[in-house]
Amino acid sequence: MPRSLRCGKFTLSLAHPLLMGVVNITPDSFSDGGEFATTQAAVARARQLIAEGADIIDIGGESTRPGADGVTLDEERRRVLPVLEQLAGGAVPVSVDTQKPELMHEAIATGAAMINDIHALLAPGALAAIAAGNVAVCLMHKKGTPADMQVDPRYDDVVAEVLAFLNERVRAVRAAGIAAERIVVDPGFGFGKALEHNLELLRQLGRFNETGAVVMAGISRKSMLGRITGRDVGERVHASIAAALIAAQKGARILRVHDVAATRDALAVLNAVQAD
Ligand code: HH2
Repeated sequence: MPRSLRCGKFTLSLAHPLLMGVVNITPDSFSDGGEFATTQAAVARARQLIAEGADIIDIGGESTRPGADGVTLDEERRRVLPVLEQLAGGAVPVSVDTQKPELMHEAIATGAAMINDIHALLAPGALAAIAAGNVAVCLMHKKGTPADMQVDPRYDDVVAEVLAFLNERVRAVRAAGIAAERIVVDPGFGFGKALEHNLELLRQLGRFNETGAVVMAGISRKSMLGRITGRDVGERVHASIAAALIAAQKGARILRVHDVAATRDALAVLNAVQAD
């Protein structure tokens, strides 16, 4: 596993897990849909998460919740770029959650330090967009598309299948000249996975270090936590923290979360114990 994450002008130590705070500039995200849909609200939310201790901010203009419809490039651009303009140049790197190569180019030109692609740079031109800059990239696994991914997903061996996919994607990205310190892998909790698949991925999360990339986990507020606790999305903060701590102990070095302050405190306890 790399010792640090290189993203744009930033080099972040991976001695302790990093917190990526999520800001969805969308009317329809499952976790916070509509709350931060204006530029002003999204920028204010990002600044709040930075004050709470986020190490990276992830902004996205397209919901990928199960059943979501995609948005046009123009609409996604209109949502994301004005927020990025205000946040880029600050003390914390900004990641842009997009699958669209055109927006990757524009985001990098506007100052994004990382591209978070749930499509793992499979779109034509996506790999070239990353190779041309010095940003980090997150390669995520998903099975199917957000429109159909939760319709009876099946695997023979979910960990082996996801690991093989991510290994192949890391190889392709490395072959394009991108250093391991710039590559993040994510098994994609909830993206074409039933509860038992998500649990098995979490149990064996440490195996994703075999890719040689930095491991990220995004479990915050997700429906797997609702299935386990019986709680609605707005009441999953305690379960989210439990999942984040488990992921950290299993080897995740970036935790993608909505509740930064609460997760920060929980991680401080884990870090204190592990320092001994
Ligand atoms: N989860 C979501 C979106 N992007 N990216 C990565 N790398 N890993 C994840 O687990 C992940 C992701 C879904 O969460 P959210 O952004 O809160 O919801 P929505 O897609 O509805 O906007």
